[in-house]
Amino acid sequence: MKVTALAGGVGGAKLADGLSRLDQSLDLTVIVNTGDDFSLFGLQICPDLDTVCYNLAGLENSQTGWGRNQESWVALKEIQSLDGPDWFQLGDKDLATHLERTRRLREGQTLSQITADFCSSWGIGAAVLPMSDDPRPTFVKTDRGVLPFQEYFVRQGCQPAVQGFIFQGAKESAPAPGVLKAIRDADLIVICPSNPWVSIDPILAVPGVRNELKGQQVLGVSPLIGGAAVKGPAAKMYREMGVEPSAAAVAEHYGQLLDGFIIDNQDLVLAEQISEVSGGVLQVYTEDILMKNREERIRLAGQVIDIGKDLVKEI
Ligand code: FO1
Repeated sequence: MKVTALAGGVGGAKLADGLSRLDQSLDLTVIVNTGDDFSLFGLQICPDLDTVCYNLAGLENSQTGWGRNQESWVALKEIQSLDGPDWFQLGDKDLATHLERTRRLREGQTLSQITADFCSSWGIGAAVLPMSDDPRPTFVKTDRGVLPFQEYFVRQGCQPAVQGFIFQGAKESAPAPGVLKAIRDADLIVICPSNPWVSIDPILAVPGVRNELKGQQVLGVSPLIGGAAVKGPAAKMYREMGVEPSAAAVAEHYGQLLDGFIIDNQDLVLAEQISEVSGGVLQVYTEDILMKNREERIRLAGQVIDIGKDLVKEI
């Protein structure tokens, strides 16, 4: 079965990791948000790509979900002693990724080529594709002005109230090689439980992606449980954008893109409402969607594939 997952951030990386570790071997492609990418110390940092890759390689920091396991912080401490910028925590092993990626980008290689080579070095079997090789930075419109994504997210701790989002260069950007084909050829598309506003919407804004998804079977997994995000500011963003945060709000956010939607057992009462709003078109499933450890990632991934197979049969 060919499965293509759209992912960004820690929640998306966890489900992608579960999918990659299923016994039944899937032909898995993960298309990753690069709107969070930015430059620090002249290095190109791709947080979501790295989070997905580190998780798929089993190299992730299990406390934070991002960054490397068994990390050391020698460089960061030296930077601090020089009064340099320490608001974005780059560990020593993680720095090696950014150094080597930046060196190769400066040689003229593409982000997708570099990512493929890193995946091969890390023993990752799935194909991991950046959404685009073109820079496509996300900016957040807030009550404190328009902020580059990591300035909003990490430096200001998601404190500013969100008023909207800018996906700079979206219209001019091209999907990375293989992105549209991975969507077109997939038996099932999985929208991972990532932040819809800043992890999935940037992918959907890449020219051609929405159009390609239209003919496909798309199964989403809610990033919200009981109206709260498992991690990150998704619920706060919904509130500030004038929408009551809930799995129903996420289903509405994706609208007709979805054929199926998995919500948490806790949100069972919303299932009927979500289905009704879609005019009965959207199939809603309830599962335990919290992934507290690797076994739970694999368990949820198995449920996603079982539901996906049913969905594909029904349509
Ligand atoms: N998130 C933080 O909240 N604080 C950090 O210092 C931080 C450092 C960091 C370093 C490398 C990396 O790949 C990710 C890092 N993140 C950090 C996570 C990242 O900024 C966000 O999780 C994503 O951009 C949102 O998906």
